[in-house]
Amino acid sequence: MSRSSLDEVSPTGSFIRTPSTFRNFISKDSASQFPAVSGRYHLYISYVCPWASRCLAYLKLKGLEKAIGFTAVKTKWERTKETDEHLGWVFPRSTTEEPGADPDPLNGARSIRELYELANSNYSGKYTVPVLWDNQLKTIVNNESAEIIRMLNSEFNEIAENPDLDLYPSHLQAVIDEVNEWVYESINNGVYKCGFAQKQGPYEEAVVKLFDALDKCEEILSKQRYICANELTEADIRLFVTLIRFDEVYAVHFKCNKKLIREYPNLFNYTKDIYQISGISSTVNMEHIRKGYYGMLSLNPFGVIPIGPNIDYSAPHDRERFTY
Ligand SMILES: N[C@@H](CCC(=O)N[C@@H](CS)C(=O)NCC(=O)O)C(=O)O
Repeated sequence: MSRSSLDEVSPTGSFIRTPSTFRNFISKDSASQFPAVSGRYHLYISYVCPWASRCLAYLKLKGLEKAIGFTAVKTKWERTKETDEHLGWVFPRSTTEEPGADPDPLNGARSIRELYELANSNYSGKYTVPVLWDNQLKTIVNNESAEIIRMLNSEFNEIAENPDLDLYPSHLQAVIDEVNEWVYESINNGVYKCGFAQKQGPYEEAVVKLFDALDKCEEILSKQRYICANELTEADIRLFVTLIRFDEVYAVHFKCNKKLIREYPNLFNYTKDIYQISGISSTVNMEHIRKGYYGMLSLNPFGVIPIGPNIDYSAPHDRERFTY
C-alpha cells in the first residue's frame, strides 16, 4: 500500500495514482445514512492541492459556505507521528502560524492522518486531501474529489444559496464525461506524471500527451466560451485547477515547460474568465500553491522558490465574445 504519492512509482519509473478509499455519498434523501443537512459536514482541504481546490470551488459556486465549513492545512508536509517517518499534511497550532491555514476546529487533530485514523483505526492507505468529514458519525464520508463535487452540485439544493446552478446538467453529461476523461488523463494527472516520472521515457510520453491535450483545448476554446459548450460545467472547474497552477508551478517544478499557458491566447483568457467568476479567486491561494509545491523537497531539495511570473488573472479577458 502506498503511504504517499512519492511511493507511487512503478518499476518502469512511471507515476501511478492509487484510487481513493472512502466512497460514501451524501444524499438529499433525509432517510439516507448521510443526509444533506446544514452544519453536519466539513471539508478539509489544502490550497496547494488541485483536487481539494475543486471541492472548495463548488462550496463557493453553489453558495454552501454557511452549510459546510472548511479548513485548510499548512502548506508543507511535516512528520505526522513521532513513532514513524511518515510525512503529510498538518494543521497549524494557531490561526496566526501560517495565514490561510487553521487548526482543526472539530477534532483538534494535528494532521490529516489523524482524521483517517479517527475514521478507521485500521486504515493503511494514503492520507490525502480533500476529506469530506461527517461531524455526527465522526467519520470520513468521501475522499474522492470527483465524487465530492457531484454531491455538492446536486444533493444540497434545498440549503444551497445557488440551487439553480447545475454544473452537470443532463443534456451535457455525455460530453462532460468524455472531456473529463482525457483532461484527467493527460492534463490534471498528466502534469503529475511529468513531475514524478523517474525515467526519461515515461516523462517524455506524459509531456507529449499533456501538450497535445492543451493544444486540443486551445482549439476547442477558439470556438466556444467553455470547454464543453457555451455554458460553464464541471469540466471547466476540473480543467481550471490545473491551468491556474501551470505557469507558476508545473512549468518549472514538474518540467512542463514546452509552452506556458499565457502563450496560448484562448487558454490564457479562459483561465482569467474562470478565475473572475464570483467566489473562484478566493479558492486560489497562490502563496500556498507556490510554498507547497516548491517545498516538496523530493523534487526540489533546497526548497528554493522561483520568483514566478506573478500573472494578474484579474486582468480583462476576451471571452465575452462568445456571449450571444
Ligand atoms: N483522488 C484524490 C486525489 C487527492 C490527492 O492526491 N491529494 C494529494 C494532494 S494534491 C494528497 O493529499 N496527497 C497526500 C499524499 O500523497 O500523502 C482526489 O481527487 O480527491
